[in-house]
Amino acid sequence: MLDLQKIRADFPILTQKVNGKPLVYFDNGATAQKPQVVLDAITKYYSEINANIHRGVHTLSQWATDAYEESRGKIQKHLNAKHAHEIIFTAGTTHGINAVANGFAALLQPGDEILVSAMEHHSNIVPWQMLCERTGAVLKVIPMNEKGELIRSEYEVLLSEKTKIVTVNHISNALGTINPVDYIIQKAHEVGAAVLIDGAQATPHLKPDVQALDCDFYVFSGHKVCGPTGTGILYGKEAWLNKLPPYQGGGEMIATVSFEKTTYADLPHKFEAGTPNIAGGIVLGTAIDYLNEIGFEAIAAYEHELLAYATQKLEQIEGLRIIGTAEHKTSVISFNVGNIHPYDIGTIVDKLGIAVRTGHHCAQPVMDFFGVPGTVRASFAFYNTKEEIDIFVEALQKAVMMLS
Ligand code: 7TS
Repeated sequence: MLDLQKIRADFPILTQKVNGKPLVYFDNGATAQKPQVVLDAITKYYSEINANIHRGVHTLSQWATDAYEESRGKIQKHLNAKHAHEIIFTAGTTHGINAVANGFAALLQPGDEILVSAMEHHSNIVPWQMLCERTGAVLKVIPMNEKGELIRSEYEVLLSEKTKIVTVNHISNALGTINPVDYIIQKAHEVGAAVLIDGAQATPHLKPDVQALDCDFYVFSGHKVCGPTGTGILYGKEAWLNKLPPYQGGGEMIATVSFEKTTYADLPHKFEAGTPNIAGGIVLGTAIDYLNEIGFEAIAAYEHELLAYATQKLEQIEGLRIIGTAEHKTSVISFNVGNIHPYDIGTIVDKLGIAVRTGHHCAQPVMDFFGVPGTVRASFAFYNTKEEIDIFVEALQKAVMMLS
């Protein structure tokens, strides 16, 4: 059981009024709010530690380096990665996917195949399309059904020895579907393909075990797990990270440099060129600690309750169609009401203090599949409440009355 009162008190932003109304923040799929421990850790870093890492003999630099590496260790433990050097700090999910896609350019031949799913965020489509243009590889799409679930039999037909990498999200941002990633990984490995899991929407709700999953790469964003923006993680199996060439060249990623030849540093530094987001990387560890203290099992159970409560309430609104009705879903509800434009609903509920996302959610192919220009999306976090859902449903009813 979560102590909601205590949890909500951890988030200063939740006491704010927006447009004269108490804030109801249901846009957690876009980014999560930050608890006080995270805000304090940012201030502490800049007021007591700030120095560049891995390069100074002086004490502050040592403190900063130690804190950064300690955070890497926390994230290793959190993901159950075998080695700390398999944890690469990035600027976010988009950065992590691009790093892997760029590395694969060196490994692909014309005619090789890359599989993505029909429910990917643009950041897990576009980098692979760019890679196909560079290499002559071919992008193939794993289809989904009307509920927003991947079709297993069609996936199995698409897999062949031509498949070099399969890249799917763990949870869909537009539909909330929890994908069967263990099965996807196992089947891909049977044909010798690597697998990248986009964990951007999963990591706020569950604790992935990368060794149990046996994925080759797992990426996520810090800002969606209550951490700072501009942070993220690329996990890669040691053998894969050694095989892939680095994405960026620069300081700190080299062993030796001469004008004739440069050799690269060992992992993880090979993938961490330049001065990183030091404060962000350290504080991402603080955010992960915070979530683990609450506990992911309790978070998932509570969010499931919110999902069931909101789904049942929303279904009572005439003309409301939920997009994404998979059997395994997280606390994301995408919907439309009649022919009302999602943007209009979003604008009216915003006036009543409620933050939801409207539009295509950077998943245009998903919208095309369901034949809608976009949806209203309410995405709940562990600090949301049933009372907030009631406020939202009432506001939505008002909006529908005004717009129909
Ligand atoms: N993959 C998925 C599944 C996502 O949901 C997002 C962001 C990304 C990748 C990209 O993450 P970034 O941190 O690098 O931008 N999704 C959303 C969303 O649903 N609303 O705003 C951002």
